[in-house]
Amino acid sequence: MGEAAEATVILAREGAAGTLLMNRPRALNALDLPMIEAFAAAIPALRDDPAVRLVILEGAGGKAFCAGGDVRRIRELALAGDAAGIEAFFAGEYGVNAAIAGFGKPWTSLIDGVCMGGGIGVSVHGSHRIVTDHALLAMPETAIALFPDVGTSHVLPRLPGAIGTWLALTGARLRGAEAVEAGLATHFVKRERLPALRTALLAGDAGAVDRLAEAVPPGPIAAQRPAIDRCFGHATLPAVQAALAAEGTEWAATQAAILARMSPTSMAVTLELLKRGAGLDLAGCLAMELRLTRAVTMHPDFAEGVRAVLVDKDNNPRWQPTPDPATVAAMFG
Ligand code: QUE
Repeated sequence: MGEAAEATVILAREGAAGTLLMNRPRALNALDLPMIEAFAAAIPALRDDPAVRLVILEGAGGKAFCAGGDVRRIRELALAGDAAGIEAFFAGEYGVNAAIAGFGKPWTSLIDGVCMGGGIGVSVHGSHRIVTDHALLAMPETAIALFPDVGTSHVLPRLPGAIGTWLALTGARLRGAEAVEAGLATHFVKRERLPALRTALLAGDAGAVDRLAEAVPPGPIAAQRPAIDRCFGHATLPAVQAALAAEGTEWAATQAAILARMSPTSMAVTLELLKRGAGLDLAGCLAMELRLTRAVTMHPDFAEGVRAVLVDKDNNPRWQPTPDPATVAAMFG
């Protein structure tokens, strides 16, 4: 190899911590295959190093923790018919998600910016998900005709009420305190206190998180919970849409308008995925997600959704019509 460009995942040992910095700020630290491979190598090394008492995971650049995965590249592989390349990417990513869930020491994510999709995957399975007043969390995959993956088919059905289905179908973006309310994050810390928290963690002060975190009182999510449960606690998309129409509020009209922009195939797949995920352990969910990636990424909606949102950025995808239930079931393999 020649002169290395700066690494896109920077591993360091600092005090009691192993630190991992996602360092691709121009792509909002979205995970590409080299980054996933770097995680896969770093995690066992950190796990087996007795000097490492905890891991701190951060995003470089001040704007993003991690915006997701390298879906532009996945789209190119899909258009080229490279199913093996797609499988290699997702198998690597989901393997990292599983390794984080089984890490055995504190896995502490400092989420101080955008955290979507793959960014949720490298944080939510860890023990400490610390969000700031600059955090923005979402599972936005129905907008690009993917589905909530990275193990969130295990996480979302276990959030209170119908919050997980609401997040998965609408891609709702949660601010830091809302993410704690919803159960995706564990602690809220103001951005200005992060340096003090980091210093305390490096010194091995495990109580620092609880000392520096602020309680999150019931807020927007609590206020919206009855409506979320009434509207999104249904097994089919027509039932969700009917409940939103019956609600007769501005919030419900907004949710209905958001759903009208998403891939119908992706929403049907997502509802079935969360239903199945409710009865599976994390390993079972990740295996189901991996099986699903092939049919979903080869479906025309995926290339079209990534084109509309991330390539041409016209935000005007032309979706295929709603699939029948047998077609959806067949996509699960
Ligand atoms: C839905 C998604 C993703 C998204 C936008 C959506 C996603 C993803 C990215 C993304 C954002 C910025 C980048 C990048 C990727 O955006 O999964 O490389 O620089 O990775 O509406 O699912």
